Amino acid sequence: MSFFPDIPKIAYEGPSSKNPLAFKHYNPEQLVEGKPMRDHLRFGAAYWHVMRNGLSDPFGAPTALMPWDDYSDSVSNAKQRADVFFEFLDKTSIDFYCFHDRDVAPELNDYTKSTEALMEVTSHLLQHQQSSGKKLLWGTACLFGHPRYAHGAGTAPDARVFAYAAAQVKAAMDATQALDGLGYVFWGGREGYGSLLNTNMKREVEHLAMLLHMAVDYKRAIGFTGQFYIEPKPREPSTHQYDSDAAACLNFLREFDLLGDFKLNIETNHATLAGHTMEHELTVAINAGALGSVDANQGDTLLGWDTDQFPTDLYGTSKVMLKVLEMGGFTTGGLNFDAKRRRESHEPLDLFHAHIGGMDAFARGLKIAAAVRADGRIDAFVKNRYSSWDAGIGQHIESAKPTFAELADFVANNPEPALASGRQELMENILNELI
Ligand code: XUL
Ligand code: CO
Repeated sequence: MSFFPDIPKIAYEGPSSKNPLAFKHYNPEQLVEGKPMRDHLRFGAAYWHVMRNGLSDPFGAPTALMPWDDYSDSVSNAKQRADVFFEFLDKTSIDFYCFHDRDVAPELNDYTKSTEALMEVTSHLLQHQQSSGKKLLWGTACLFGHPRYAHGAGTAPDARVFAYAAAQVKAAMDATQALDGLGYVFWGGREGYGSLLNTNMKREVEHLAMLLHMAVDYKRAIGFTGQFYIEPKPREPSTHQYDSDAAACLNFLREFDLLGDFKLNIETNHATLAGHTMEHELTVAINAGALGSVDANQGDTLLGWDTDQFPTDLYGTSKVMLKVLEMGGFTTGGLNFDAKRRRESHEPLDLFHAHIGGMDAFARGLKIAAAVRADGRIDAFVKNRYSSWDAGIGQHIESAKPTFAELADFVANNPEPALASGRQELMENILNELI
């Protein structure tokens, strides 16, 4: 039985194709820098957006057509959704997926019943993985949707809510392990505050660190080998989220001795909300040896919220792929489309257009990034810009850590340094030439 009877398996037809249901650039086996595109890009689909997002907004009802869904909280409905999802993965050639516990299985307002439902759906997902070869990029627990988490989960003022969150993470980790998940994400949607007038920030942050330490202990206890990630985001739904950006996350992980067990999952729209470029966030993570995975989407600069749009901006995808190539590629991570269609794009067909577009935009980004690297002019310029550190006084400063007095002596006995151009416009022109 097919849930998308009118949609064929999407094939690569090349840049001249006008077929909306074909890839123009994503050619999974095509080698870039000696590695197949599919292994560079490691695309993932987000279960919550593909299967569960009704596309409502703060002003209006859901619009998404989901003819396969009876909207009940039954396990049979949940299993049928999984059937639809795996057909979608097959037809789009997306190799990985990601989910929250409550996306794949119902919240039944009873911990034991919800956990049993999760485990039953997990077995069903496992069968699909085994017959399709698709893999779980990461799992996570939804610790922000249910009203019990209105004040936070790991940072809740009520210790019983903290305990519930811990119990829910335990079950979600069990499910992720059963599915051989390559990773597990912590996104602290409500781990923050609305106002400091009613908040004990120190206590909340310490509790969050405790929750993560317990997760690390549990991971060791069950022998789960996936990678843990923290996903920075500055706000929405909270006014201030403690994991506000990559630098804040790294500081938190260092302060609480968690850096050895966590990497970052960086999302483009979250970078925008934090007032950073995506390449800034990626660079901060890479410099700390902590870039794990990417939630691939884009925001809208005219709207101040997390619009989770599909990535279509070629500058954006090129800059992301430059960073990924510079890092040497993903290991456990990938490019998860944490993206939803616009409310007005409510047909199942739009799901295909959206993902095809995102995959092609990243395939082009990959080809452009490889071209920038092969061209070498930008790299050579940057290397040369710092060349005064490779010899003479620069080398001496880097290797011997001289005193201020020595440097004052050097300055007094040498001519004024000549001002060099940063050539920003030239760099931008070279990137444009290669796009
Ligand atoms: C929310 C967001 C989440 C995480 C997983 O903005 O990005 O969907 O990716 O909880
Ligand atoms: Co995300």
